[in-house]
Amino acid sequence: MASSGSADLVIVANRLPVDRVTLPDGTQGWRQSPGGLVTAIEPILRANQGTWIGWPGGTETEDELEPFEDEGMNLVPMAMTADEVEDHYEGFSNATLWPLYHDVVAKPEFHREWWNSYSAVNRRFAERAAEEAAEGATVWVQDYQMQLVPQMLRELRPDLRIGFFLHIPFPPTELFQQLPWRRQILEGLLGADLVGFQLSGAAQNFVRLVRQRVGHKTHRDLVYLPDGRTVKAAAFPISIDSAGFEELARSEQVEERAVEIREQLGNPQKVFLGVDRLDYTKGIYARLRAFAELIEDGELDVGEAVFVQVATPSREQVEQYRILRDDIDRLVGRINGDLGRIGSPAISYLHASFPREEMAALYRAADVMVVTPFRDGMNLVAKEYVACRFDNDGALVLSEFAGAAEELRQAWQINPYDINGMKSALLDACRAEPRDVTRRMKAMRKQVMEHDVAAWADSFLAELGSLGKAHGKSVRP
Ligand code: GDG
Repeated sequence: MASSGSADLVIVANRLPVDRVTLPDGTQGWRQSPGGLVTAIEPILRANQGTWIGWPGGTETEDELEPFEDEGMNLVPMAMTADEVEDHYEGFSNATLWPLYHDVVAKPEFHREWWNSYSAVNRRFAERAAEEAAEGATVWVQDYQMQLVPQMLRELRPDLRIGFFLHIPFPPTELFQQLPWRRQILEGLLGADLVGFQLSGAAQNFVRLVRQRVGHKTHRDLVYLPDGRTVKAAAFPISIDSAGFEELARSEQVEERAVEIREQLGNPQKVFLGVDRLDYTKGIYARLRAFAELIEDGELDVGEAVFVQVATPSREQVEQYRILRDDIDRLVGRINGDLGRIGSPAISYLHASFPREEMAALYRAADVMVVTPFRDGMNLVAKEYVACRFDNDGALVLSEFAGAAEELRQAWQINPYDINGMKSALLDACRAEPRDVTRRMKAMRKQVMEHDVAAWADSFLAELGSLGKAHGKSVRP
């Protein structure tokens, strides 16, 4: 067994919860990255003297990166070489696993050197976790970039409780089988005591694959390993800091900005909104086409209806993302060129990222929120919109292929491959009786406010703490 460190709780994720920033005086500093995961895990990490291991972005070397403390959290930055960024991160994680796990919406690429790099990076993260974790500690590994860590870590430190959570979908057998390294990935995940997914369907896909491909005995959500260990696979649908979003939405500053946004758009009757990372899984192209056709058909009028699309820059080094960006640029240009009038474009397109306050103001300003992914693990944007609509107004159009669709049943649900279906849902949502809108939003708000991200983290860690084994300390929620 490797010698143990002092942390009772260790988070292993591809990224650290802070971003490198250049301060006004020219020196380098850190800023907490916005996001639900950080908000959820941060208080638990503090209460347990926890450590977060992750890549800070960039290509600093090991010598240039020192562990540091950030308000009670220990942060351990991991270096990645330029080759590793290209092969592990942009390559295997985002051009092999990402499209494969999202229903092969784009064609996954399989390259042996990418796999080697993925494996090497996972090993380094596992070794570091083994150094940081105290005797019997809990290690919670996050997401698809780190799927080999559980097994690698267990070999080094059999005393640990290891949890894994996958933020993206886990594909059905028929698709997963394409992966040349399918068995290694399954075995990597089986190093955990608890493997968490967004939906129970994904957990079932995993158990079925383990039975078929690795040949272990399974019963319902349990896998029985030959060495006597049991692994549980279960669903833990992630959420947001619901109260935090509502509070932000209620602030005077956000309320004023929401009014201003509508004014700047020319006070249209209906504001449609899309907010996504610029990613081909999100269905941005199809949704904008559907909206444009409604104008062409005479169902909506330019000036009276406007579509605001925020597309946050993402993975710009990966070819598929560059192609997507060009496609969307061209589509928006054509739609506005064909249908827009002076001062009234049909689509207001923003390829940029904004502070949380501006996002909340956009959610407040939008009459119809349009979320149309072809496949999405959960989709937090849908939940954020709901959390911000404290007046119980606002209509949500939501793809049935987003994990969030299982909880947000009262949304106008659509199949994003069905353009006509999407068009009628957009119209129905925008013409719905206020009473109907309120009834739906009330029900969705109950769900989102009662199931926030803190409850998600607590339930995962409670389940992990309750599993089998006498050894291992539990983590205080
Ligand atoms: C993955 C899974 C799963 C976006 N632009 C800005 C900004 N955002 C924030 C949103 C939201 C988050 O980013 C995006 O989360 P999503 O869930 O919508 O999508 P992914 O990034 O694909 O996340 C997904 C999630 O992991 C969690 O498990 O739900 O299925 O794919 O919070 O608000 N935030 C700010 N400025 C922006 O410009 N501040």
